[in-house]
Amino acid sequence: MDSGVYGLLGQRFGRGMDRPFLRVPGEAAVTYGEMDARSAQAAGWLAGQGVSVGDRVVAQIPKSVDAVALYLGVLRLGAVYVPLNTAYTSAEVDWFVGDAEPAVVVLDESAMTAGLDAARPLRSVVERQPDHLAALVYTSGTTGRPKGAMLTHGNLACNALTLNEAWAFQPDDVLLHALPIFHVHGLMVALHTAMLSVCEVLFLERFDAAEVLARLPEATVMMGVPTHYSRLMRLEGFAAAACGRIRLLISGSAPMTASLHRDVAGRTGCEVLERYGMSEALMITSNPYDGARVAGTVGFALPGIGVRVCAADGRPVVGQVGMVQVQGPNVGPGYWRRPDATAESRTDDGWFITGDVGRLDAGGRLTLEGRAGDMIISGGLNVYPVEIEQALDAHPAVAESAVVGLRHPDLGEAAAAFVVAEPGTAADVDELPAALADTLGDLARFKHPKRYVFVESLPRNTMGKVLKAELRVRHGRLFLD
Ligand code: MCA
Repeated sequence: MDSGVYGLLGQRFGRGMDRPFLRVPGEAAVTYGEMDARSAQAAGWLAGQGVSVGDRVVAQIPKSVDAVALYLGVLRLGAVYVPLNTAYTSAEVDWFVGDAEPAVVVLDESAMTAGLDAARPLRSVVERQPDHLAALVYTSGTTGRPKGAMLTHGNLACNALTLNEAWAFQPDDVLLHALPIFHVHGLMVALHTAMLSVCEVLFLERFDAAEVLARLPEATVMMGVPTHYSRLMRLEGFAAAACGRIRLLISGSAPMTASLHRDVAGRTGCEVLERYGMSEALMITSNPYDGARVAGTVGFALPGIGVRVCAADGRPVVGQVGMVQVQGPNVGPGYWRRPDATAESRTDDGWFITGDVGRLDAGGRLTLEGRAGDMIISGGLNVYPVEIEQALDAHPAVAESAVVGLRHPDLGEAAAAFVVAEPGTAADVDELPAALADTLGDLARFKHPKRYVFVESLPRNTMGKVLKAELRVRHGRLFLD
């Protein structure tokens, strides 16, 4: 793969340049040939801005056809794409820019589009080897400081080929795409798989349940997070008739409850295919396309990928709960400029430690049981409590705080903050949530606690460590009642 992941994709869709690629409702479909041409313009525009091989390009832009062209332009130029959640605040973006040290930061979509219009296309595809960097995807860390997960051309290419095969993508598929494109899920998993099969993508700007339902009859495959499916379940029309052409509903990014899995099957006749992945290692396991999709499990290691579960002493175990570890061409080379964090995430024999806790059965089927840390997965987005706690604790009215993830009917899990008010400020407790929201102003809104609970003290063990598990048990129904 001398011309990297773009070369691989181009080789496939080169056979169908007239075929529709992205179809935004109400607009003419953008063909593969048109996207190829637009990405060449994006590459030309970037080169004109001084971007060259290996340079980072940070983008925080809305989902659009040109945003896809920019990503593909970066790949064909041999630069490194760094997508940022559009919800990040400018303080957060500044931090990422400082860390990634990009040659270009794209924040203004209309200026970019004008730039692409005027650019001389750069049609060549730069030669890239499998171990060359293609993207940095930021994930927050247990310390609250985000880390850039490095993904190579080899990681992206092999995972795309594997998924294309595992999920039996065909040229006549129509993929319903309502995911954001600043994550591995919507950008790489969805788009690469579609591009390899040269199929059409129904490209919706965001997830709006009614809009998705209205488009569902045109689609053959949908990829989503569990919240997408639970929101669809609230609509009466989400039933077998709407899924007449659907051959596959895929869910990932957060655990789908067995009951939601059953409810979707009961309503639509489609057994959701649940899979498991993460930014650092792309897609790792999948329930089978042909074969039993067992609710509450994430299936088997994808071909070519090793998955093991290790006990506390490091011994691989079967049938017992332990730490999930992964090895294979899907696993990225580590965290950008963080050799310490990279080393910490590897075992002595080179396996990647996912941070997820799970159990493998004798047949190799993986069930996830939780996470080692206290990360929250809210509506498919990762939220790190320490980042919120640090911001809350900086408020003069807060003596201390603890943020935990609790079950939430819409988001699966949502952040709740337990706050001990600073003595003497008790009179303001009613106003505190608004004041605290202000304090969190530098953090993206999706990270803000959905509920504040004022407590006299936080439960602690004899060592003084806050017992978050106890808070989770004691307040487990906070969002449910
Ligand atoms: C939005 N809000 C959220 C979330 N999304 N709060 C918590 N968790 C969320 N996920 C808040 C906003 O801050 C705002 O709060 C309010 O909800 C409404 O915002 P809006 O943008 O209108 O929300 P929405 O359109 O309803 O979005 C919810 C959503 C969306 C549909 C669940 O977040 C979504 O599509 N999530 C998918 C994420 C995803 O693709 N993850 C993949 C990453 P306020 O009113 O207070 O301002 S994981 C990955 O890539 C790995 C590799 C993998 O395995 O897939």
